[in-house]
Amino acid sequence: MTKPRALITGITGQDGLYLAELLLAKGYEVHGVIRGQNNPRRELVEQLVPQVHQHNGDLTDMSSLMRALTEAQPDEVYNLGAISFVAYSWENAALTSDVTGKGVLTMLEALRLHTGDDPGRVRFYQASSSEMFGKVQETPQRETTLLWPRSPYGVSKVFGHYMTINYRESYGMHASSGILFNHESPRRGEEFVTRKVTKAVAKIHLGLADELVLGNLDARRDWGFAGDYVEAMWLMLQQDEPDDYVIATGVSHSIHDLVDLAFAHIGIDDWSRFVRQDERFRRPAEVDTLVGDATKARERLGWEPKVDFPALVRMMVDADVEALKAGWK
Ligand code: NDP
Ligand code: GDR
Repeated sequence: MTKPRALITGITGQDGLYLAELLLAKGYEVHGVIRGQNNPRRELVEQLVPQVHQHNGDLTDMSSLMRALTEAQPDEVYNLGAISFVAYSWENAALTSDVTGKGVLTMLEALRLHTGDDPGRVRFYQASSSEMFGKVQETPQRETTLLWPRSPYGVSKVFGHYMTINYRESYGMHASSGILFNHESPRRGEEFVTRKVTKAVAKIHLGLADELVLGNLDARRDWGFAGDYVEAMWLMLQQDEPDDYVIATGVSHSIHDLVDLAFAHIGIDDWSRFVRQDERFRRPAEVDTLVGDATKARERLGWEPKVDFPALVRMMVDADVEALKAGWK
């Protein structure tokens, strides 16, 4: 029997690596698009998922995506590539729009040309985001909640989300969009707040640092574990009909709670002497609170998160302590 084949953009990122591991375990032949002439994260892919077939490509370059599709001949395409750091998107709004927004159109168009007169033969997943809800118009947020993005990143994701729906409706593509709430792991980039906190707490625990500088401690997020969330991406593409799904835990916590849990794990209850707030890490427009309703995913996909927030924070602190001790970073 021939193996199913998948092509992943953003394979060097947190989700790309977990998704590649999941698909390989399910017997897929996995292909990944990697950008840049000397991308340092290429080594990470070689180390963690050496079976992945690598293709040079960039979401702003349609011919590179067409070439990757021709070489990989995928049954499923997962479009995870993006400029994904919200704070950075204000500083590089046009670039973020080109990659995170228009890049989705470029990928969809490459796929439409690739599939010719049978547009439904390759299934497509778009990495949409809870950041699209921004200034929330309903709580909890679900698939039908009005979108009100608050950053150039959020606006770009809204463009990609509706373009995915439009290609599904216009051309009959099997294109699904996962509206994923924040998901984290020991592989999370250090610019994101969870990893910034767990790495700093691990350093403080080992006597390597004595300060953690943060922005807004009152913002609330619905945080889950990335390993659970990539399973939902795969489940969406196994459905007969393409659709859009919210993926979330349904529980929200503040940054304050995150800091509490991380310090408690190393035995510190009063962390006030270690944490300082700095305006530098505040955003021009904040998304104050997010919490998702994943009922549709639970009922139709049979998806449920397995790792809760306290367990996630402990996992991340432990991983950072171990990595620091091993002298990897
Ligand atoms: P990461 O930031 O870890 O990974 C982003 C990936 O996109 C990297 O592989 C990066 O490559 C790649 N990329 C950046 N620019 C380009 C480009 N011009 N062409 C091709 N690839 C590019 O993100 P995550 O893994 O956390 O997230 C995956 C996707 O899911 C993203 O689209 C993100 O916006 C979205 N998302 C994430 C959520 C989360 O909580 N993690 C929640 C909701 C949505 P390189 O290594 O070369 O920079
Ligand atoms: P987010 O994640 O913007 O939700 O986007 P991030 O971890 O960057 O911020 C979460 C919240 O924490 C507050 N915060 C800080 N954030 C960072 N990064 N650094 C700080 O020092 C700090 N202090 C407080 C922020 O203001 C914010 O309220 C993530 C990304 O993965 C997106 O790509 C994805 O789409 C969404 O999650 C869902």
